[in-house]
Amino acid sequence: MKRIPLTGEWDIRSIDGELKLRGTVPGSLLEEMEKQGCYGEEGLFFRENNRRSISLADRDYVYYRRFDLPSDWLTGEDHSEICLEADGLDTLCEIRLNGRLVGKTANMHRQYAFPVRSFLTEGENSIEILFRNSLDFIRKEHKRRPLWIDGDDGVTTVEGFEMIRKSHCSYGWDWGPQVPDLGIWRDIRLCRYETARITDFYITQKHEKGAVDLTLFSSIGHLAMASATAECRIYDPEGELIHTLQKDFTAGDVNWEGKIRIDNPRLWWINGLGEQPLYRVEILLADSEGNRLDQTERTIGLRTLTVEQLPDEWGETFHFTINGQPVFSRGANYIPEDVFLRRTSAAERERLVRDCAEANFNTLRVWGGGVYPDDEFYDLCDRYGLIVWQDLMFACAIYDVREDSFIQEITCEIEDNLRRIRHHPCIGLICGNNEMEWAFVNWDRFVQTREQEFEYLKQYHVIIPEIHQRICPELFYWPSSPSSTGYFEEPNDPNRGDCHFWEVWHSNKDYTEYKNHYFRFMSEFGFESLPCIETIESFTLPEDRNLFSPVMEEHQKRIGGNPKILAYLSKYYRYPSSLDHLAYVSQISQSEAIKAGVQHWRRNRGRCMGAVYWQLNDNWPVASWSSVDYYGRWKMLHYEAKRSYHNILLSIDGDEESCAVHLSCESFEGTEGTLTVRILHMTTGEVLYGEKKTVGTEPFSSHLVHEISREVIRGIGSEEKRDCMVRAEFRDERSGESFRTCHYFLPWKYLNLPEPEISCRVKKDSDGRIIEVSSQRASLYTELKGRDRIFSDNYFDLAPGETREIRIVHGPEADKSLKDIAVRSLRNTY
Ligand code: BMA
Repeated sequence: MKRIPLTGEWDIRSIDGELKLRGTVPGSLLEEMEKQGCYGEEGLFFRENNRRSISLADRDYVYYRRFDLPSDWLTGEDHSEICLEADGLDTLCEIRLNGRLVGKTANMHRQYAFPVRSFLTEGENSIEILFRNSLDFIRKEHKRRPLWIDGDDGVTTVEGFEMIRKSHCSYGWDWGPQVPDLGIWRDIRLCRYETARITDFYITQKHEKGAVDLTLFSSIGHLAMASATAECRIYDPEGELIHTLQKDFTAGDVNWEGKIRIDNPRLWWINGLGEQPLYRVEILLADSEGNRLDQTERTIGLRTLTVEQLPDEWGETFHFTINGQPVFSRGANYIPEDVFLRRTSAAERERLVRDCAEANFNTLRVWGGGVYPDDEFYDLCDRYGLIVWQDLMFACAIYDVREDSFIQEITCEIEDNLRRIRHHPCIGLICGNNEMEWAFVNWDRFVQTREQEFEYLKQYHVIIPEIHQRICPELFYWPSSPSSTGYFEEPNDPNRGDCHFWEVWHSNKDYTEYKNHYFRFMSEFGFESLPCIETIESFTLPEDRNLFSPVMEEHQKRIGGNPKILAYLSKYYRYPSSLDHLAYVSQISQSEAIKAGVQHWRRNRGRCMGAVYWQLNDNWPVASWSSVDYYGRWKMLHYEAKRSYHNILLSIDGDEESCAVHLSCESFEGTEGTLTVRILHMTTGEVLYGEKKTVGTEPFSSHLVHEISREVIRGIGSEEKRDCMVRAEFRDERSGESFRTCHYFLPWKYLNLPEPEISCRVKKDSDGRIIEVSSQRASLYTELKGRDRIFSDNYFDLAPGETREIRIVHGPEADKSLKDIAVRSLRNTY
C-alpha cells in the first residue's frame, strides 16, 4: 500500500470573493481565521468576539491544493485501486479532482473513501473541495419541513441544528458559543492498494475457566491475485510475541475467523480496581513472494464488561459489571474539548483524561450532542481505566427518519464509528441518544406527532439495534439516556435504568433535594459555577468584571444562569466582596451541591450504582457546570470529586439536629481502622464532644458507622452552634491513609468564622513539592493557588491547630518563600 498525504497547506477562499487565506489541514476554517485576526487581535474567546462566527461561516468556501502523483501510481498492476480517503469532512462538500466531481458528502461524522484512479494524471494534479454554507442549508431545511420548534428553553442554539449530521453544539448550546465551523477536520490522503487489502479486523473475547479465547475476524478485500497469506501476531503487555496464526487465501473477497487461546490472561480493570494491561494484536497481509500488501493492528484489554439489569426489591438494577464485579460508576459527562475541534493537543487531551483518573473517576459519558472523539481519546481511556458510556451523536431533537437519505447517512455514520471504537476495552455501553425519549414523553416544549413517535421507535429500536447487532453485538446497547427500558416507558423512572435529575439547578430546587431520591444510576445532574478569576481575566477587560456585565453574560450561555448562581449562593454563603471571591464561593456552592448528591448515592450503594455528573469540561472559557475549565484549571468540584469518588469515602449525613457518619468502600480489600468524631469550637479548639472507635466495612459496601445522639446535639445551644464544627477522621489501618470530613449544624453564612491564621511552609527535604499547611483556628475551604499547579488536595477544611501535608502533583515545585502560592479560606471572602 502506498500513500500520499494531502494534509498541510491549502488555499481557502469564499465563493463571494471576500475572503482569502491559507490554512492547515487537518484543521478548520474559523480556527484559521482566528489566527489571521478575523476575530480581532484577542481572538474568539475575548469579550463578545464569538458573535462574529455566524457571519464568517454564513457563506460557501473552497479549499484548494495541488499535489504530485509519482509516475508508478498509474502504471503497473492493473488490479491496483486508488482511493481518496477522508476521515472527517465538515460537512456539505463537493470534491473535485482536476476539475471533475468525485463525490459529495453531507456528514461530518463519517469516514469517506472514493475510488479515483480515473480522475488522476501523472505529475501535477489538483484537488478542490467546495464547502456549502451549512447555516443556509439548515435554515432552508427547517423552513421546508419544520420538525419541531425549541421553545424558550434558554439554550442558545441556531434553529434547525438537527437538519444536518454535524456537531449539534457547534450551533451553540447552553455552555458553548455558536461556532458552526467547517473544513477538513481529520486526515485526508490518497491510497494505492496493490492487490489485496484488509477491509475489516475485529476481535471478540470469551472468558472461561481462567483463560480467554479470542476470535479474530478479518475481511480481506479485492484479492485479485492467485493467493495471499495473512498472519496474526499477539503481543503481551510487555511487548513479547505470545502467539502467531497464519492463513492462506485464494482469489476473491474473503472473511477469516482465527481462534487463539490466552492462558493466564492479565485482566484489564477499571481505575481503582486493578491494572490496565494492554495486548497488541497485529494482522499482516503478504503476497506469495512475501511482499507486504497491507497491515493493521488493534490494542485490546482482556476483560468482560457489561451492564446488568436484574430484578430486585426496588425494581431493576442498572450497573456496570467488570470481570464479574458490579461497580459503582463515578465520573462525569464529556463534551468536545474546544470549539475548534483540532486545536486540542495530545498533551492537553492526555491531561484531561489523566485528571479524571487522578480524581478517582472510573467512568466518562461521551455526550451525544458533539462529535465521536478521536481514537486517541479511547486509547487514553483504555490506559487510564475509564469506562466509556458512548452516546451516538443524537441529542435533544426530533430527526426526520422518513427520508431514506437520512437513514442511509446515519447507518454509514454509526457503522464507521462503531467499527472504529468497538475493540477498545474501555467501551462499556453504546447509547442511542441524549434525552430524546425523555423529551418525547415529559418535556412540555417538545410537541411531537404520532408519526414522529413511530419514527423514533424505528430509529432507536429497529435501525440502530440492527447495526449494533451486526457490528458489535457483544457491547451493551441502551436506547436513550435517560431510559428505563425504551419504548416510552417512563424514561426517567427512578427504579429502573439511568436518570437525569435537573430539579436541582434547572428547576431551582435546593441541592438537599438530591437526598430525597434513590436513583439506580445518575447519568446527569449538575450545578453551575464561575471559572476562577484568572480564566475570567482571560476574556475580559477590567470594566467587564461584573457578574451582570454584557461580557460576563456572553460567557454564560444558559439564559438566567448568572442570577441563578448568585441566588443559590445566597442560601448558604455571605455576599462575597469581589468578583474573585464570588468566583471562588460559586465553586464552593457547586461542589457542595454535587458532593451532597454523590455522597448520598454512595451511601445507598446497591440501590444506586452510578454518579456521573454534568459536566467534566468546557469548550471555551465560560460559566458552566464543568469541574475542569477550558484552560484545564481544576475548579473546587474536581478536588471534591477526588475525595467523594475515592474508593474509601467517609461522609456525614446531617443537619441542624443530626449527624450520622458513614463509611463506603469500593475495593476488593474492604477497610478497617480508627474513627474519631469530635465537635470542636472553631476558635478555641475546645472539644465539646469526642468519640474514638474501631470501624470497618466489607468490600463494595456502605455502612453507618457512628451517630452523634440527638441529645448531644440538642445540648448545644443555637448560638453556640455558630461556633461549632464536627470533625470526623478515619485512619485506614491497611493503607495508613486518613480520610476527613466536616459537618456544620448551620448554613455557612450563619457561622462565626474566626480569622483562621493559616501558615504554610515548604517541608524540608521534599524538593519543594510538599507544603505543610496549618491553621490556628478553623479554616474552611482552604485554597492553595499558584501557577496552575495541581495539588494532592485543595479546598479542604482545617480544624483549629490542624496541619496537613499537601503535595504538588503537577506544576513547578514551590519556592521556599512560597511567593507564588496564595492561600485563602471562606473567611477572607467577606
Ligand atoms: C443536559 C445535557 C445538555 C445540557 C445540560 C445542561 O441535560 O444533556 O443538553 O447542556 O443538560 O443544561
